[in-house]
Amino acid sequence: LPLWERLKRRIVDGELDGLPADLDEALAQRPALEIVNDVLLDGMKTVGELFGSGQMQLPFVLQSAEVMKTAVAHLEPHMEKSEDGGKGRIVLATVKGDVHDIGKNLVDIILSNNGYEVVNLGIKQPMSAILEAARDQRADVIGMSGLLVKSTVIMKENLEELNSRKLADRWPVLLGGAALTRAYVEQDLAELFDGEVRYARDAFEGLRLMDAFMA
Ligand code: B1M
Repeated sequence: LPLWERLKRRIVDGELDGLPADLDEALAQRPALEIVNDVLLDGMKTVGELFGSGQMQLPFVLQSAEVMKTAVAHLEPHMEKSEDGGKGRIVLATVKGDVHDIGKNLVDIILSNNGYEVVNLGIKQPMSAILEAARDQRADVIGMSGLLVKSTVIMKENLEELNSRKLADRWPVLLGGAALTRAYVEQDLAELFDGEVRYARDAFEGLRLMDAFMA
């Protein structure tokens, strides 16, 4: 198989053997971020489709996720970085009940490499933990990720909690993850939330929105 097809297959098949050598070969030809966006994410998309249609079982999805994480970790040192972390600080978490963290961690990498300080709380974070971190770390923005449909409801509840605690105008909120839609966030949630809430389709839109929040 040609290199790009082979790399994609490694994600889909959850095949770690030979991955570093293929990634190094890829790095000689294309920037690290492009490899993630154009090749590896395409593989994860296929994994999602196969799983969704019942053609792939969960343990194999987990293996694919591990290969994806290993690949991103290998490529990360090769990504362009701007110098300081002084543009602002975001507390980032996958919401309560949700374990998906590949997208959240990509957001962390992109923001960290572009001048932001990221306090990454990890997965399954209740709003109490997110709030505590946002306060203690003096965050400028709260970022929540979630991939399950159930997580979209949790995000709504979290915004309602900010409302009821009269904290809605303290932090702009950035939301992302595959189960969300722009309309749900920027119409439905924006209507009930007393502060500012925005939707990021991908990590790069997350970066643009951070820049806008901090302007
Ligand atoms: Co799960 N899973 N999974 N899974 N999994 C999905 C999400 C699903 C759509 C698959 C499917 O059915 N086709 C489906 C959800 C269905 C639904 O809710 N309607 C699903 C399911 C059902 C489940 C379980 C319930 C399965 C089960 O146990 N029976 C279970 C849930 C456990 C739980 O959370 N409590 C489960 C478990 C898992 C694994 C552990 C095996 C693994 C996760 C491993 C890990 O993350 N460490 C996994 C995976 C890998 C997936 C799919 C296949 C791929 C997700 C992924 O990493 N994509 C996924 C299918 C899919 O998404 N279509 C699926 C790549 C990643 C880069 O994309 O996270 O969307 P994403 O991030 C993007 C953007 O969304 C955005 O930026 C990123 C790209 O630039 N973004 C942000 C994300 N967060 C952001 C935050 C921001 C800004 C942008 O600012 C704050």
